[in-house]
Amino acid sequence: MRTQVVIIGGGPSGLLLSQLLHVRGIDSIVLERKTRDYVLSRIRAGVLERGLLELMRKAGAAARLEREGLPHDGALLSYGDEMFRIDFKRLTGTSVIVYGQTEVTRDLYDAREAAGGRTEFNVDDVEIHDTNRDRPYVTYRVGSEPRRIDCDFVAGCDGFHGVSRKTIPDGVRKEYERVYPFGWLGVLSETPPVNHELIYATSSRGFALCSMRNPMLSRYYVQCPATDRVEAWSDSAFWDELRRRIPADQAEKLVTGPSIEKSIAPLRSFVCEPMRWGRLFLCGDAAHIVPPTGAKGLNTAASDVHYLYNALRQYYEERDSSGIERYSERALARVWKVERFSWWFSSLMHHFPEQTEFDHKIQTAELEFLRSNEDSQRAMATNYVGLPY
Ligand code: RFL
Ligand code: PHB
Repeated sequence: MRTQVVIIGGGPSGLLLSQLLHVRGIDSIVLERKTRDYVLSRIRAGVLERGLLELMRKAGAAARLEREGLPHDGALLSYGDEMFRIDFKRLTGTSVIVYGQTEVTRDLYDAREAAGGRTEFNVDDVEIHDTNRDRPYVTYRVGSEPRRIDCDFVAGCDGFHGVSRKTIPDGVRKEYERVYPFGWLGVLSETPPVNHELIYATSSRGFALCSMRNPMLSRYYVQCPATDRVEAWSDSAFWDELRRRIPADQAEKLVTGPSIEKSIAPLRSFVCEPMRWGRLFLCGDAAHIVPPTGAKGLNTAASDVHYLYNALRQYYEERDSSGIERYSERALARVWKVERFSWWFSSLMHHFPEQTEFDHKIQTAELEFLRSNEDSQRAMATNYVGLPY
């Protein structure tokens, strides 16, 4: 088999890239380790930047997002019983959109099917070959049958645990990492959200987040020890803990119900440099991870896709390789700014096990500064709604 671009990973970054390329007549094949249903069962991001909406429009997959996505003009921050609002719209002129990653992925799979795009599911043993030569190829297995695809380029969109990043030789690849000493326990429930805007809450017991997917589907998180097992958290223990971490007037309004999904996610900051190795490009979680506090993972995957799509388009349509040459540098310049914001917001809002009373006082002082200082709020809002591409 032959194609122009082999895309490894059928998550949001791989699918978005394949659809954008398709619109420009550039052929690709997506290789996904799992099934479509498995990919769609993973509950992850919920907040989209405008840049991602634009890319979904370009990919011809934005109709439902435009209909059902909830524009959010601001978000609430609380510490103890104190709560204040950051007005994204007034401070930056833009807002974010609440729409689940599951739905983004579903829309992209539907668009890809409608376009007759090729996706291979249940692939194993994917190996990338000769990306430093003119004619790279990818080998893999479906069941017991070995297969090979020859191509011009390989896009590694296979997430943090994929094979693409490890294809870059150890002597070339440099990884930067911080692992946080806690995780997020998340619950999805068919209950009305406690507030019409997101609440990022901190308290002496730790962080909590009140989010949503739609007016009858809520998503809540509480910070928990990294070593906790999800089976040890009953629904009632979760709701009790959440109530203790949000302002009393919100806790009183909270409507609880059975969880329809419950999981623990570890928190880490991670960047791999470079993001290109010859004709192999890394995109999204394959190259970088942020703690979810700033809602930036999926959005940063989308900005990588933007740079890579434009680079490939320039190459095929104008025979200009400059976008390809500069892909890693351009993507990383934005990635590191997003890493900084996500690290800052996480450090501000979480309780760290080794934290002293001094550290706690500094966190409170920073929250009070943010509450009272418009320049500080604008800096926060500018990052939250998404830095320009
Ligand atoms: P994905 O989604 O991990 O998809 C990678 C795909 O590659 C497949 N794969 C392979 N396929 C073939 N061969 C192999 N060897 C393969 N290895 C892996 C996998 O099966 C998978 O289908 O990466 P992608 O596309 O880069 O997308 C990244 C996003 O999923 C991620 O950054 C976000 O979910 C992060 N995130 C959030 N991001 C936001 O922008 N806003 C949010 O509000 C937000 N909230 C979150 C989040 C992540 C969370 N968790 C669970 C870590 C909340 C949470 C709790
Ligand atoms: C979510 O709704 O899952 C969500 C929202 C905001 C975040 C992280 C996760 O910062």
